[in-house]
Amino acid sequence: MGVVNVTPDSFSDGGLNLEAEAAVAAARRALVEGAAIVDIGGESTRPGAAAVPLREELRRVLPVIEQLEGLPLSIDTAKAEVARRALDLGVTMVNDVTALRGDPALAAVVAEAGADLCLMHMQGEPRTMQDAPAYDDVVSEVAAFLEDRLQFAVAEGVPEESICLDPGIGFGKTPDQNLELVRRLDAIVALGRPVLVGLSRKSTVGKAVGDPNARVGTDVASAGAAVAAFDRGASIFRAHDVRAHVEALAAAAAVERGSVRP
Ligand code: HH2
Repeated sequence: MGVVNVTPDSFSDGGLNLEAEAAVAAARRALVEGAAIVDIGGESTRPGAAAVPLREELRRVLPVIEQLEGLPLSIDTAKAEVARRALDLGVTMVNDVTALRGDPALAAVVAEAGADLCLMHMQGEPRTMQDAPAYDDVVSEVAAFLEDRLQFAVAEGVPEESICLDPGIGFGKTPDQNLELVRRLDAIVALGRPVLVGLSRKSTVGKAVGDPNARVGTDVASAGAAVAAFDRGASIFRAHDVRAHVEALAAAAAVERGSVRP
């Protein structure tokens, strides 16, 4: 899953793709480099990010989606109206970092469109989530949360086969809690749905390679972390540098198969 943030303030690429033309080019590039789907977002969820009003989010993402008609896209939003307009334009997946807790109308929009859905764990909300993340056991709490949200989504009419689950790396977690979630990813995989991970450029990745003050991680370190998640059963990787991830994961998958043939 390639990432295209149509925002002025995303944590690693804010402003880069704020113009529709740049965002469209970035999405096309991600697909050429091997992304199966491109996630288009118009609201940053970085720690401390301010909420974006509906009209502004629509203004950012719709022109981009219109120009990418027919290509495999996901919309990164918690707003039912943004999702509805994106799905009307042919987007096939909704990536909701609130796991259907942000907008009570979103579940029905996803169900009616027959869209795929990503449910992600977050403790707190972006403005405050990194203030003091606290868990007794981060892995079992995240797994229990995702199981609960999966049941909720199914009860709202979204077929279980359409749903993937995401532990929410960096969303209300310390660096060590993020790494523990990847280390014990089997507990999330055991819920029986495909697991998506978004480690790309997260500060935890930068800290893991030796910079205690890192605010972002490098693409090489991100791909390394993605491979570790792959080894533990993740199957969808949200990535800014698609080529680096496709190559690293293709090599890891070949080792897993013991064959150069796919
Ligand atoms: N991470 C970000 C945004 N959306 N969605 C899922 N499912 N999983 C993630 O880990 C995830 C996500 C944050 O990354 P980015 O989009 O690059 O930054 P920003 O939120 O600042 O736009």
